Amino acid sequence: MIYKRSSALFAEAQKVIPGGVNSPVRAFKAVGGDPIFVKEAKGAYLYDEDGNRLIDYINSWGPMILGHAHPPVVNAVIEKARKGTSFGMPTEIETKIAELAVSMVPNIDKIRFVNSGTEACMSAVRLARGFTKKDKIIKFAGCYHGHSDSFLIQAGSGAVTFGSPNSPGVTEGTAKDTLLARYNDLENVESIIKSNKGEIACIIIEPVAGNMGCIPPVKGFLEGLRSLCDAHDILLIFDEVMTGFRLAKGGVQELLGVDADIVTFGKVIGGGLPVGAFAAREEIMNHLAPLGPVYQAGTLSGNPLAMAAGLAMLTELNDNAGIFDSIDKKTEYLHKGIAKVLEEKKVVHTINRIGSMISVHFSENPVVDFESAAEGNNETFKKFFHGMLNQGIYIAPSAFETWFITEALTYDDLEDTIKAVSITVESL
Ligand code: HOZ
Repeated sequence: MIYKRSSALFAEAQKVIPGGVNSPVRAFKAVGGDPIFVKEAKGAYLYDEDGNRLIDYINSWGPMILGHAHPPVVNAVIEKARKGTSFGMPTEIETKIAELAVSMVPNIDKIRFVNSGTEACMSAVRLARGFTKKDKIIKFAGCYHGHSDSFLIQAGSGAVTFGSPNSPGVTEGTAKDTLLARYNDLENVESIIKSNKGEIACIIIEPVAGNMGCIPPVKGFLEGLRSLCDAHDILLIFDEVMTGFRLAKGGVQELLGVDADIVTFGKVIGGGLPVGAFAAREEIMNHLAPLGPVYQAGTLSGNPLAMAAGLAMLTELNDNAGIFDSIDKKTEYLHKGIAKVLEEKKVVHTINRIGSMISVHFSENPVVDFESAAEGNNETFKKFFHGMLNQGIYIAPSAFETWFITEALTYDDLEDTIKAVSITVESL
């Protein structure tokens, strides 16, 4: 495939945008080469500036569950835009989407809309601190909750891809309140709680990790966190930015039957527009301004275009629960197909999957936490990435990311992808 125009656009972009991108993982630094510039997308496909068609396995990092440019979402945005794009005043549609979200997700009475997953997680932690009157938080190595200061401690996603999981610019004062635990290691969490008795406001976790590849929780881990939180007056925050409205209508809480105290959302809840949200039961949410003392605000929060897109998307997911089953089956088909090829060709690998999230790790050991994710062979991953790209398959340009499956994919697309894997592995 030819990427001449993408490369030219990248060269131009680098003159005026740091690294030529507005989010680091997009720069292809982890895999080498120039990033692809997208011209448009429809359904399961991206069309780039050089006229190539790519089957998309990122889907805007999750939200395009129903495919790109999904007509009900696009129409809802167009209709709203005709009536004004931002007011900084309340609108009815905010209540409509709030009611729908509250009806779909367990354990939440109220929800506050913000503009991104970062904002949602940052605000959720502030709320947890305000509610519990405690300062420290526990996060897990390799989990990524956006780029706000408290979270850039052993963070996953782009932070680890570029070797700066602890970013300069985060003060020691902030970092000292973030305690780091090992994913899937309950004893480790317990010992951190013991040595910080009475000081921990919340545990924040991706209940299925998606930012060090896809790492599902081992049996009993989330349940164990729930019990520890109950025993020590700690709030449990599920960051469902990737998993919410994707793994089930009610996210991981519903799928795995574990209750969170605060849940955060992003991407999906805005149908792919810039939206995040955090939600909890009433007694917690009422601590937020203007009802309570914990402050959080934003002119674009609850933006009408974003609310319209989110409402259209959530309505479809709510009305057609068969979608979850259908994307899970497609992902399982892909999983089996890729595993068969890699086994036949004797490529050392581990595939992690839950529902419609999947990642391929070039590692022989089970990938259950940040350390085991980091053991994967990155040279093999780079070759794999470019081999797939050459055949028109776009997976995330980093081994520390997840593939997200869309309902728009056909079984022919999945077959084409499996074929591309079998061609690619010949040159690994
Ligand atoms: N941190 C995001 C994925 N985990 C990447 C965001 C983007 O580049 O759009």
